[in-house]
Amino acid sequence: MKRILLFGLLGLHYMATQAQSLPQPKSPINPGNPVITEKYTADPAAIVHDDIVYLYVGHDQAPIEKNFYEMHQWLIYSSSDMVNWEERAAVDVKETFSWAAGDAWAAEVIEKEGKFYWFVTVSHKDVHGKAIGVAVADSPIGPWKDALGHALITNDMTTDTKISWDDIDPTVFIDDDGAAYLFWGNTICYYAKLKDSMVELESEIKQIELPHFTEAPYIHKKGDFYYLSYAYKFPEKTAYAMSSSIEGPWQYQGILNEVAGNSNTNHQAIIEYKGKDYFIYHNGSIPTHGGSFRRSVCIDYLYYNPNGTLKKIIMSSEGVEAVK
Ligand code: FUB
Repeated sequence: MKRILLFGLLGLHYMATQAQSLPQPKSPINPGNPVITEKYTADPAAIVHDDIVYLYVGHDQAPIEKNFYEMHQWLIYSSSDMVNWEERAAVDVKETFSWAAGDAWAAEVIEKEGKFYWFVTVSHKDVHGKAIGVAVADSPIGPWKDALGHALITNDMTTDTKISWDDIDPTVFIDDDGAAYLFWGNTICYYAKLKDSMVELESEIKQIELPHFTEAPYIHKKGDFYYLSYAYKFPEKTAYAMSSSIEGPWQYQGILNEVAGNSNTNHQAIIEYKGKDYFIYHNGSIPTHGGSFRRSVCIDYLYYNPNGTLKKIIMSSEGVEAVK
């Protein structure tokens, strides 16, 4: 009898210790991916300023019967944990850029000496095709003012391709020596050095050869390496190249992310925040009406291999953990 009691107690103790070592369930306040569900959001760009992440997205506003982009504004969100995002501003394309015909396509923000420069894709009123403009602000959420009163890049400045939408998707990068560069393009990947003012080109427009380059170039640096990630083929995957100089040569490294669910575009931003690396992208995963023209921003982890190459992204519906 004593033996049965002893085994029973040991069994209960074993079950209790096993239960204690089970992982705890995720916090119900972690909403997972997509990170914003009350609006359709696309083409993420992100910066970290004063320990807060600012997320800049295009607002996909296409009605359900429309099978193309309808984007009249950009939205700005902020977060201090990568999970809970608060909408901080909505910026109308035509109100901000008087020379623009509309189309708040992909954009990117960078900070220099206390000013924030927002490079945007829009359609030009007078020069046929897409164009790149720059807005400037004293804070990461605005108010934004057209820095030039005209476009920085127009379609007639790049004539090696006949398409009118090759001047899209600007990404901007400031190197360790303070020199700033603008990369952009569709079909051809362009880049140019910017002047100190950030709103004028210093160099001629050059081109980079990348396998199956579609659009959405994005530059970031980690350690000694520069990374140029971009949308590859169509429907788009994300591929990347590496270099030890911002001027190249760029060495193609392969696919970083597969086609994102239910969206034929796949536009990325990469940031480091509080010791972790994040891959921010969009998919079309909001049920019922989500898709290629009603997209949603998602966030998953990015991991580096010891030699600096990137591990393939594991897209998830759980998303990332809230940063403590
Ligand atoms: O959102 C409009 C366009 O779709 C962007 O400029 C491209 O990067 C693609 O995501």
